[in-house]
Amino acid sequence: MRITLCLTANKPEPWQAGLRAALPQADVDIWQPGAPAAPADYAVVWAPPQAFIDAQPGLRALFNIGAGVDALLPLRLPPSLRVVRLDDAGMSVQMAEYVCHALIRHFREFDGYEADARAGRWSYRKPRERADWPVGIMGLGVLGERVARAVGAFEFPVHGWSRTPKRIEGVVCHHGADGLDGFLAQCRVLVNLLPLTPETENLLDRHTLGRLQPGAVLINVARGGHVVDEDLLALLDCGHLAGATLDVFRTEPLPADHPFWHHPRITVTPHTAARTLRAESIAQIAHKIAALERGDPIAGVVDPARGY
Ligand code: NDP
Ligand code: OXD
Repeated sequence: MRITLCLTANKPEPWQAGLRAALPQADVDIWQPGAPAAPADYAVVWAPPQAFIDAQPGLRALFNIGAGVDALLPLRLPPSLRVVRLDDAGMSVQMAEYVCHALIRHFREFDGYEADARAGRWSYRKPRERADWPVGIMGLGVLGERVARAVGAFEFPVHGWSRTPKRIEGVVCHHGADGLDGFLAQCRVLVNLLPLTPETENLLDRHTLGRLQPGAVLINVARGGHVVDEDLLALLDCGHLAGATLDVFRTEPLPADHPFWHHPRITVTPHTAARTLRAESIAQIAHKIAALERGDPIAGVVDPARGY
């Protein structure tokens, strides 16, 4: 069995060593653009170029080293090729940490306390009611459900929105295009954990964000392509939104002249909410390759028609 690696922006050697250790029977090589490539059975990839896909027509599965497959599905892929996303692999707990940190920072006004402390000011703010801070999670998949439970543990009212109906204890679940307006109207904090698909691209614009409760906060940890940047800025500047914590952007790295960098009510982090953990990811991918070799089914196969 042969596995080939094409990990744009990630050093491939530690992945090669890890996969060799996990699957000693496999030959594991690293794709070199322009060099002749031995035909592989499986590929482990992040944002590969079309040339890589074209050079490997015999692949049985393409393992993405992330949860989001939006960089893969626009490629011309053989119709029978399975695309497999990472299923948690240590990301959901990181996502829960990130979102709870951002939520609590806004809710408890920690930025204000930090500014007071820098000015040598001992001042209290009036405690806020959790009931006035319902949190909405868009996307109730592997990451969204974990985040919803973590937010619920802090006793915020939690709403969730997904494509298909869900039942999650402690979460008021909404679904489908018809459920969107009702969901948004309930939310003071909106957490985006949707995959980027043709249906969800540009979903967070002046109309949808405008339906949130006044003084709302956006936490975008999914993809930059979900948000219409100018609409977000306009809603912050007119005061309808009180703040935004943004981990993902249309162009990454965020260009130096982008207004998000210096906006007083926007916090920028460099796409780091939930990092791919190499050891966990290799273990998951190796386990799935072994299952496919035995002819067993695996979880995390992407449905190209849905886009996630
Ligand atoms: P999943 O595929 O497990 O979950 C996706 C969820 O979104 C599902 O609940 C799905 O609904 C819902 N959804 C999809 N399309 C629609 C739609 N049109 N309308 C309403 N709901 C929809 O993904 P994960 O939870 O694993 O990951 C989510 C995203 O997080 C990734 O795609 C990626 O973009 C981002 N991400 C960001 C990271 C970061 O560091 N910032 C790290 C990792 C991921 P249903 O359940 O009904 O199918
Ligand atoms: C992912 C990401 O999709 O890191 O896993 O964004």
